Amino acid sequence: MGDEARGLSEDVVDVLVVGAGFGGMYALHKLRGLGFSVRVLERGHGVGGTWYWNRYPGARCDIESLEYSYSFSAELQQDWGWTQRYPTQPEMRAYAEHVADRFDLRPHITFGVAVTTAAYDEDDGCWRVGTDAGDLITARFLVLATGVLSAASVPQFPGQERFRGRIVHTGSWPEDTEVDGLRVGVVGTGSSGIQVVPHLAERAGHLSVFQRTANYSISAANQPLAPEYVRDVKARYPELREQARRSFTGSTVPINRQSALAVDQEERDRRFEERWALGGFAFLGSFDDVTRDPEANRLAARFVEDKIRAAVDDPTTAELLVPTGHPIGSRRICVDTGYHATFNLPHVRLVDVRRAPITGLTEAGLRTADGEEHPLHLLVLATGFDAMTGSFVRIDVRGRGGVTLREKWADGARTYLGLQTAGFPNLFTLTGPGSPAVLCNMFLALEQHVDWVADLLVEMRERGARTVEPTVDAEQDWSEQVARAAERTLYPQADSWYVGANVPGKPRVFLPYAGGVGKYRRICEQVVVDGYRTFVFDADLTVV
Ligand code: NA7
Repeated sequence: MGDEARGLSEDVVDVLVVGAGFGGMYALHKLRGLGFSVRVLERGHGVGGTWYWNRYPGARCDIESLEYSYSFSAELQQDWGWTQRYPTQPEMRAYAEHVADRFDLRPHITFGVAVTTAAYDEDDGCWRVGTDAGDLITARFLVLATGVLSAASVPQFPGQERFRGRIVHTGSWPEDTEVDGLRVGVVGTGSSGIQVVPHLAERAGHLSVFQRTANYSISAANQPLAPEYVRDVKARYPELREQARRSFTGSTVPINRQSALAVDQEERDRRFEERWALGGFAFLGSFDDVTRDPEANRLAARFVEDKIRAAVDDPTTAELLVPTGHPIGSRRICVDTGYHATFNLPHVRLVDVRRAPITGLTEAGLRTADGEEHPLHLLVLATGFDAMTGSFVRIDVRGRGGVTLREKWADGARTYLGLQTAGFPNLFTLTGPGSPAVLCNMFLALEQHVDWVADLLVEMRERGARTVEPTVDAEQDWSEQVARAAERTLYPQADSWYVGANVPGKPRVFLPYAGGVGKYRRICEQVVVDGYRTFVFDADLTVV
């Protein structure tokens, strides 16, 4: 047990929050302000959650800093100075530290302790939460702010125990990882791989990139923030934030409402070029139907594919880097700086592990099915996460009747609004499956969830209610709405972490709500206007 973890035994609080990322920190701040006693448990030794752990070289947010930040405090958003359009991981972490100090959050956070069990006590209507330090905390409400991309997906290769080099995962990058002059391999070419590769190439003696699936990546066009731009945004923050909250994607970058099929090629290319120059996700908003209509999507994809061919000198390598088999945007689009051009460097090699899969590790490196051995000192796994559900079900959460969350979600995660799941009273899953979180700006999503949960807790206090959970019907109806929203998009056509396809054995269910963040917000607001009819309250006044 770490020193920081001592003194927790037999703690009793109104609200226990798991995770001191940006969701957990805001939950702590908001609920304390409403008079609830709150404790946060965090397995890391600092705040920031995803931005605490993902320290690999080149880690950077793919949403603009002026949008990807808290809006709950007008003073904070005026005072904090972002330096670049897309914040780096160190900058995100510095921001997290600043927030923790500014709002005096640290005294209420216990670091270095992982929650391992959480059992609902039906007699007392509360949660009994256990940690890896052996502590037991009793809480009326349990808020899992454990992140949607925080449970690493780590493949086990045959022969791994023999490998004499080092293996690291991008999602928990050790600070002492040596790269300089070494033979380095990267498995995975999603957002993390695409970000880390150019940085490793600068330092490694040789770099092998093991690619199974090529992904679409848009140039970030990252740049230092111009002071006049920052001044303008800060002057209009209230209006811009509200616009983002009510938008489809959670961003203020407008979607061009024209169809890509309604204009001639010259005009289409002009629009695509314009959006390409803007950089990042804005590209998908080149036309209204890029993410919905297969033909419009193909036109956008072809434009990006030509950009890849133009960036890569060797035609064979270029063709390997051109994505096939999935519509652009149906897997999370990547945002990069110099990824494709990295393959022009003489010491960087792209290895096609779709054609010749990885068969295992040897003492000296990695072997592929064509019999080739790739000597390595360092193997970087940029292999992603058990997204949206992993961080919840890795805790042994038991609701009514001792049923675990893992059991309940065995055939696919079911929630009401991504926030609660029937049979688990007083448990809240921030940005959980069934919420739009990962399809929009995470800060906006977290603030909306925390505010909504806070309102519900205040409502319960006023009603004298002891427990709350959604009705089974409401949950069923929401699951159907989530599925229908996905069917109207091209997302389900791809094997991606959105559908759990990256985790062997995970049921294929489209996890986020794809109906738009503005619409989702309105639905949540209507639930309140309707007096929470879709929830069951237990009005027993017994207190824990
Ligand atoms: P992703 O996007 O899930 O990417 C993981 C990558 O790792 C992907 O290219 C996978 O190939 C590859 N992978 C995983 N396991 C293997 C094995 N066993 N062999 C070869 N290749 C493998 O994770 P990221 O961390 O990059 O990004 C996650 C999100 O974080 C991102 O979308 C942003 O929202 C931020 P596959 O595609 O499965 O063929």
